[in-house]
Amino acid sequence: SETARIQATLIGIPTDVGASRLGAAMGPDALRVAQLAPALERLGVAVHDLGNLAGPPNPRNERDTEGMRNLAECLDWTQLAHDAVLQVLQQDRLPIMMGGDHMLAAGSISAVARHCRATGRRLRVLWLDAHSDCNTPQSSPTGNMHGMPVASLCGLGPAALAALSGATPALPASAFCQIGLRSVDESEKRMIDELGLEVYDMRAIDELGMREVMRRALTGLSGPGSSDVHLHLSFDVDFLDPDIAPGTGTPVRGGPNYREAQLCMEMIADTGRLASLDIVELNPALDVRNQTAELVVDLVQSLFGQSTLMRPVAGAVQC
Ligand code: B3U
Ligand code: MN
Ligand code: MN
Repeated sequence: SETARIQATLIGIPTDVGASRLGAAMGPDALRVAQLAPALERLGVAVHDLGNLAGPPNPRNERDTEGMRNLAECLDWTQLAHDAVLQVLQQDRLPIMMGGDHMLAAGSISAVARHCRATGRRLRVLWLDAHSDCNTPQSSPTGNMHGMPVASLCGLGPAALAALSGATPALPASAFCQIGLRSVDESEKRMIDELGLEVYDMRAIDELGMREVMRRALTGLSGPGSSDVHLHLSFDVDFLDPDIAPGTGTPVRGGPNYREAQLCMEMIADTGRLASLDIVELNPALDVRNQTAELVVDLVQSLFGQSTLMRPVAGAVQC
């Protein structure tokens, strides 16, 4: 076809300072072992792997007085992620963040928000996760920063983190759409309500089906008038059912199965708007023979347009 080749840059962000379990720091290498770059190349994507960012090690601190564990290290990692992602976006390349725990999204999405502001694009963030990640330091039951990036991006939490994009909030809560939730703290339920977050939990997927959930989530992202939309996907591996994706630190049963996850990715691909991607919470220390990383690579291929047939199947949804 005549469409320009997508230029993607892989950024390894080997951190687990935002989580209580160690191991997500090995995520980037597990994705390399599972052949993420060659899989994308086979789809016509030009891939450059810039290696791993070098941030502070995990000090394994207890929760401190401000209600956050490893705050200083989290700030360092998010700043590093922000700077690297911004640079890649400014080169008109599509950054793929290989995490690392989900706290890094406070950095990557801050950079995306900054870039969208500078270039006049509209930002939409799809957040695939078992969790809502909208705790504040005050509300968090654990002090783990990977449970806080959404609140932080919405302007809540430590000022240094919330201001990373150059504006507070980095983006309006209405830019988010969360899919797959099934483990939400009481404090987060109130926060979802207060912020007015658009959420499709597992009940919505059960009742409506993945197809209708994705049709709603992707409304306005294809067709005329949508070419100025920057779609960021923040893909927490614990979105997936642990039966198919055991390699993650906080698995929750009852997630999307293989077919549902594939359809989700395919429908995102069909919009043609994907412009940045976080892959987070992959924990090879908990995986079995790297199967979760291999599954993620399989799903990412669908996200970048892999399909069984040359043309979309008759009856495919137009969002
Ligand atoms: N909501 C809990 C649990 C959690 C959130 N994200 C993950 N776990 N991965 C918390 O710690 O904030
Ligand atoms: Mn998460
Ligand atoms: Mn999660």
